[in-house]
Order: sequence, then C-alpha cells, then structure tokens
Amino acid sequence: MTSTTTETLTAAGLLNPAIHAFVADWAGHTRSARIEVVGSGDDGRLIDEALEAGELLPAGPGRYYARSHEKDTARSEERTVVATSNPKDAGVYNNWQPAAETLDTLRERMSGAAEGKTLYVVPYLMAVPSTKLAPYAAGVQLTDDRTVVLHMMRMARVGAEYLGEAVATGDTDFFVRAVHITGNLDEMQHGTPGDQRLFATIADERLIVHYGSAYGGNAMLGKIAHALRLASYDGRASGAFLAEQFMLLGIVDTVTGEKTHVCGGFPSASGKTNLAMTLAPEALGDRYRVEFYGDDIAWMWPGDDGRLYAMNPENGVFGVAKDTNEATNPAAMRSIGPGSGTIFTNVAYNEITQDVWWEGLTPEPPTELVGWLDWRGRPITERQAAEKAEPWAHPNSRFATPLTNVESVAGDAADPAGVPVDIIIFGGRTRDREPLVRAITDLAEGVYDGLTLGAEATFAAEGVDGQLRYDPMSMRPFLAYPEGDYAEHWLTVLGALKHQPLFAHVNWFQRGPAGEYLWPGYRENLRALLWLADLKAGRATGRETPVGTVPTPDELGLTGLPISRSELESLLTIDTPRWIEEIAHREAHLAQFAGLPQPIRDAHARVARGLGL
Ligand code: SAT
Ligand code: MN
Repeated sequence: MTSTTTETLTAAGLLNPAIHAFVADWAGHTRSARIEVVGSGDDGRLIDEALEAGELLPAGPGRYYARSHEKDTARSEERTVVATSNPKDAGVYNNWQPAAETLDTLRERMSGAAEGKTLYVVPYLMAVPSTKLAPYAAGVQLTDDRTVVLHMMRMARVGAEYLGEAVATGDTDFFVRAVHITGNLDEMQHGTPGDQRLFATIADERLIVHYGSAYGGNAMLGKIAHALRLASYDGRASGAFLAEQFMLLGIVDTVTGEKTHVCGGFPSASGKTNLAMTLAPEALGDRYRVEFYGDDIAWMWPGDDGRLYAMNPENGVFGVAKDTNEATNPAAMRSIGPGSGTIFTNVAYNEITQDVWWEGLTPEPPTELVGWLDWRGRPITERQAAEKAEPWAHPNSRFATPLTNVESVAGDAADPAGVPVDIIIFGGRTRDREPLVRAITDLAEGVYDGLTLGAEATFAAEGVDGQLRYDPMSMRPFLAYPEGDYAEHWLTVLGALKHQPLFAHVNWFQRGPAGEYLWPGYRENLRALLWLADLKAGRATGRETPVGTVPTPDELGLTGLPISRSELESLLTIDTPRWIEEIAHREAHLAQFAGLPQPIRDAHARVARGLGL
C-alpha cells in the first residue's frame, strides 16, 4: 500500500482498514496513476472537469450531454453473471459461475487496465439513511470513469458521511466492494465469441466486479448490481428483506386523507417510470394526488406492526428518454429542465444551440437541421437517403436526475421507517387475454402471478409471436439465486405478515379488433389503482373469476372518461380459451424451476382447474 493511498483515504474520512486494503489491492492491480475520494460536494468541480475534458458537453444551462461508445449503449445480460462458491446457487436465469474462476478471469483482464488513469473512490449508500436495511446498503465503488462518478452522484447517496460510524469502527464486511473498470472499449470484441466484457456479482463475497462498459447499469454499480442483484441475494441469506425491480407510489385521497401505497414490477418498456410519476386523471385531479417514491427498485421488509414496508434505495431517476414528453410524463419533463443538473446520454444533440432531442419528445424532429447530431455524433444534414429513417436518438438513450428534482416526490420518501405497502401489482404488455385489472387475495396465487409475469415478445428474435417472454416479478435479469428458493423466500417473508398486501395484475395494452388500444393509458391508469384501493377497503366487491377479482363496470370510476360499454366489457373480460393456452405455456415455464414450493404448484393447479382444465 503506498503511503499516498493511505493518506488520501484517511484524509477523506475512510478510516476502516478493510477499505484501505480493498482500494490498495485494486489500485495496484489496475495500475491506476492516482486515487481520488469523492462525495456529493464534488459534483460542481467534477462537472467542470468533465466539460473541460470533453467527456460532457453543455446541454443548455445546468444540463449536460454524454455520448457513449457506439457499442456500449445498454446492459448486457449475456455477459452478466452471478458467481458464488456453491454450485447449488445456480438458477435458470442467474448465469451462475464459480466464484474463484470468475474472479481469476476478471483479474487477468483487469491487470493494468487503469494504467495512467485516476481511480475514483465512491463511498455510497443505497438506502434512505438510518433505515433498518442500511447495513445492507453501504458500498465503496471504484471506477476509472468520471461520467460514471457523476451518474452515481445523481442516483445514490455519495460520500464518506453516508457510511456512518462503520467507516472507522465497522467490521471488514460492512460494505460492498464494487470495482468498475471501463477498459478499452474498441477492443472488447462486443458480441463475438472473444467478448472481453464480464459483469460479475460475486454474491457470497459481497464483491461486484464489472469490466468492459461505461453504460448505466453496467457501470453504476450501486444501482443494478448492488441494490438489485446483490441485495436480492443478501435479502434471502439474511431472511430479512426482498429487493425487487419495482416502482413505488402513493395515492392520496385529499378528501378522506386516506393514503394507499402501491408497488410493483413491469418488464422493461411497460411504463414503470410513467406510472410512478403519473398525475391523477384530469377529471379526478381535484381529489387524488399521486406521490412518487421510486421508479425502479424497492426493498421490502416486514414491519413490527405486521405490515409490509418498502423504500426506494435510490436517490435519482435513470429514465428512458424515448417517448418522454409533456403528455406522457410532465413530471419527468420538469425534473430534467434547465438547472436540474441532468445528464443525458445518447440522445440527439445540437452542437450550436446545445438543445437535446429524442424520438417522441415532439411528434416530429426539429425542422431546422443545422447543428443537429445523432446519438453517434453524426450530422443529420449529412445523412444519406438510406439513413433518413434511422432514429436520431438511441432507443435506450437516458436521462439521470436526482430525486430532489421530481416535484411529486412524497414528503415521507426519505422516512427511515419506509412506507406500508397496501397493494403489489404486476403488469406486462399484452394485447389480449389480460384484463385491465384483476385482484388476487391469496398469497401463493399472488406470488404465482408474479412468477408468471411476462410481456409480449415484440421482435421475432425475442420469441414466438403471441407468446410471452416470461420475466418473473420483472426480475429476470437480476435474479441472484434459484427461482424455487426465490419463490420460497417471498412466501416466507409475506407469510409472516399479519396484514397481507393485496396482489393485482394490470394491463394497459389490450387491443381491439382493429389493433387499436382499448384503454387510453397514462393518467387514466390511476382508475384501476383506485378500484384496487376500494376493493382493499371493502368499498368495492368486484366479480370473481378463475384468475382473480375484476371490477364490475359500475365500480370502475369512469367520470370524465369517454369509453363505450362494449370496450369496457372487453377490458374486463376473461377470455377463457386464451387463458387455457396460456396455462400450457406457464406449465412449461414453471417446469424449468427446481424446488418450486408446493403452494405455488397448488396455486397453478387451482387456477387451471378454475378455467375448466
Ligand atoms: O439499463 S439500466 O440497468 O441502467 C436501468 C434499468 O434497467 O433499470
Ligand atoms: Mn429497471
């Protein structure tokens, strides 16, 4: 350990010898030129340095623009593994690998990989400070990329002060060791058999090592790798909590004062961020207010009062830019406005006006083309005829903005006690079969519904038309241990509660005979959630079906919504023949999972029998 490493860490308040050993090991191994400890107070300086270095470009006052390497635009599920030293940890979706070999491979590839660069030391907390789960939330990320540091500062609580007293006195394992090295992206051999990228969560060592990307979920290790993948593993190992890719919102009835908390999972591209930030429908806006807690991750645990509690471990929003606009998500638009400190990645950028644009921001792209560059940095004016139809922004272009910019954030979003969860919803994009909403009161049937969550395959490459791509609990890319154990853990945590949350499945995407959407979506989606709150409170009774309780047409509050009786009936109908087909697919899906708890098998059998099978 060089004396400068020790001195730098000590001066920054990182006194724990385990942190020193961790930093010294990786700084030495990657041969970084220097280390720098950062905290949120360094944001302004780092932004200036990044602008100076050309890593960021100004996007109008107080907003910034980053362009990624062309091949480094999304998470890479095939290159992501969960490693442990116990082969029994292998599941269907977690890409299990032996820990020792995985770490050897990574260390070999990362030897000297930060040569000449600064290695930033990013102490962070993926939790509301002082919450009961804070012990699972402390981490120290090392990264060789300043833009990644700036993203972490928007998405997490960053600074030595967030690690609490353990920073000096804690044991050696109080923090997650997270190492991110970008490497030479031109030499990664993306998508070939020689692909060098490897993103590993070595779960039983609470060690995360990601090599070969500077993109969001591959590089901000607090978010996906720690707060989802590792936290789900820790949650089960401790028996203490669940970590899920869920949004979390509150609905306030301003007349009665009742507050209902809803969390839930949706596979990607099903509108989780829009829902979490939704406004009440125009016609109901005087009465109901929706409060934002989180759009991507929820940690949940049983409270002392026998209810389920939840919090959002993140401190920001890393949203998909595409189709975000004043109509689909006005709260998001205001959270990324001038002065917000937002960092945009891979949207289109005008190098003269410093404006940004993405598909769906406005119905048509800007008419004045001068100065506009597509996400690759190529002038739009120089596009050949064959390229004219290509999008200006990358479909996975993003914005990163801190939670404090979200005007609808709940007053108690940072309450260490969390908030009680009343309703857990699952929703995918399905053109038929799934009604607008169906409620499930039985715990095993609710968990079963989450395990059989899926969205329609949209491209041929993703699957067979009309068949779902299953995404259990919307956790498929983040599951850290076998699916049967995962189901068991859900049943155990929720089974111990005195007050069960209500489960429900929602679908905003049902189509009519001509392919038209039957439900207007967006703000109107709140009506389905309000019905669930009514059902939970006994103000509605609904109609029983083999797959849950659906609203009667009269119970679904439709004030101010022009929708025909026949459309409404289609939206609330259970299409038995289609459900019978689905049961066969579910059977094959569930058969993959070893050790699926009997209550889940029984729930499946009950639903199948109810459908006449
Ligand atoms: O793509 S990311 O992992 O950065 C974000 C997400 O999937 O939620
Ligand atoms: Mn997500």
